[in-house]
Amino acid sequence: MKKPRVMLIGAVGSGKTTLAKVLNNEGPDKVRKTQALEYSACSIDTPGEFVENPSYYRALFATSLEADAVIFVQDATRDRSVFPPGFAAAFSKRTIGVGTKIDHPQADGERAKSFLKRLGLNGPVVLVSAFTGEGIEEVRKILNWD
Ligand SMILES: Nc1nc2c(ncn2[C@@H]2O[C@H](COP(=O)(O)OP(=O)(O)O)[C@@H](O)[C@H]2O)c(=O)[nH]1
Ligand SMILES: [Mg+2]
Repeated sequence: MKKPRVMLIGAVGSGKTTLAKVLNNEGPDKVRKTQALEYSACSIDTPGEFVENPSYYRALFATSLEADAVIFVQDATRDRSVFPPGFAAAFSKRTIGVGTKIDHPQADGERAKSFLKRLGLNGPVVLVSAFTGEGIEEVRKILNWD
């Protein structure tokens, strides 16, 4: 069976590219700012501007058709969410919430979870750290990547 493909969306700097690399078994080492849609065999990484600016929503919906699942990334160190309420319900795919940077001293996992639960996800919410690896295996399982 072909490995399902995942699209990652979330704010600028929320950790999408780092998460994609770690899920793909590459190190979390320095990543450059994502300027365009970046396709790999099993993931589609998106620039944060795409969710921060509603004029790009159509591009996100269209691109999601090429994915099997969409991960909504919430930076657990941030006290705000860039996603409109119910946003996940606009995608006709599996929708998963991931709270990132849970290793960080300023991270608040419960706050990240509560932001993600407002999105109308049809799948679970997981807290992860790309640096320590916490939660990464759980995300791979949810994606049927193992
Ligand atoms: N502490 C911590 N920092 C992270 C983690 N994941 C990413 N970062 C940092 O967050 C910043 C933005 O990451 P990046 O993957 O470029 O975010 P993107 O803009 O959503 O693609 C970088 O400085 C990363 O090193 C994590 O799990 N823990
Ligand atoms: Mg990026």
